[in-house]
Amino acid sequence: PEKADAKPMPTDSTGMDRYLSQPLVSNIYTADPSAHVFNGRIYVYPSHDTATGTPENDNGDHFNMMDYHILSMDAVGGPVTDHGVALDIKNIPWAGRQLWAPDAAFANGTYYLYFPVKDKQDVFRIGVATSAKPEGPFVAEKEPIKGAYSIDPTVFKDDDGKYYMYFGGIWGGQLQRWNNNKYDSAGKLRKPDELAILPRIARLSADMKSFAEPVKEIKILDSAGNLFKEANNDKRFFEAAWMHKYKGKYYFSYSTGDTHNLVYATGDNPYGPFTYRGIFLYPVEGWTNHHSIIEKDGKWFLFYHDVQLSGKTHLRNVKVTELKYNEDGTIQPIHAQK
Ligand code: FUB
Repeated sequence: PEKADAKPMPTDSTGMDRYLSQPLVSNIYTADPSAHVFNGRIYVYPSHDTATGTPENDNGDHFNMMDYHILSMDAVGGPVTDHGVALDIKNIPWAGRQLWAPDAAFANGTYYLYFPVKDKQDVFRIGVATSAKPEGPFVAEKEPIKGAYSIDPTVFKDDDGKYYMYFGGIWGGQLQRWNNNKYDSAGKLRKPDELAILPRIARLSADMKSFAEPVKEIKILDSAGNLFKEANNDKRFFEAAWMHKYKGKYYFSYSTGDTHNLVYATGDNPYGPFTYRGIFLYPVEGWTNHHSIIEKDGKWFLFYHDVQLSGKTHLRNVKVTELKYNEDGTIQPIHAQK
């Protein structure tokens, strides 16, 4: 069933500034928005934050989400539809707890929803669910994607029709437990003088439910061509990967987590290496910072979240603002309005 937002967004005829930086919906808490244009309409695949009373800790146990709702709109600034529950944790046979940041893709006449959730042993894995419609409802596969782990999957379709999944997140996202694609429950975070943990990539098979190759690490380099160390925690990868292409370049963007920046690095192919270019969204209200970037009708948009509605880090609301590039392809940094 479709449910209109309880409080429609304010719009005016003077442009989008008044609209931008307002929550897309206020009837539910939403976060980690992965936006896509399907059939000319914008669909946003967010986490659905819920107040479950789970105590807050460094593992993010308070992000204890139970289902997904998908949002859609014809255009940025237009009315937003909340399509209701698209996938419930109780209908994912292998899931334990915590439905974190999802993404979606379209291929083979089917919509695929990719999601991280802890299994019954409390290990984050990545699953997939399918639907004939972009807004769902989605039916989950019986097992997680073989070889996929940790959190924050994002699926990118390249111009040659190949699909790649980027994923991973350290700390509560457990990426530190995975070295050489092997699980070690004792896996530790890196010390400040050690090389930072790297995000992961794998090309998807034609069935969109499995990997076509072993998972690889993605190198993110500084301007001198060196890998970041853990001490560079205002630039190194933490979570929230996203990939987009602009003027033939690959833009790999992510959150620096404990320093709360959204940053980007550019490269010449989907696997990288990517060279760090800078911050494009400074810290927002709330601990997490997570986004997606899409083009619609010749403009670029940044979907992100903050905690304007609740003031609580685990009860977030998704927003959108325009993203602008400079002539040299760098992104104009945004200080989110509060
Ligand atoms: O929403 C739960 C987690 O918070 C996400 O998976 C992270 O990216 C962070 O936004």
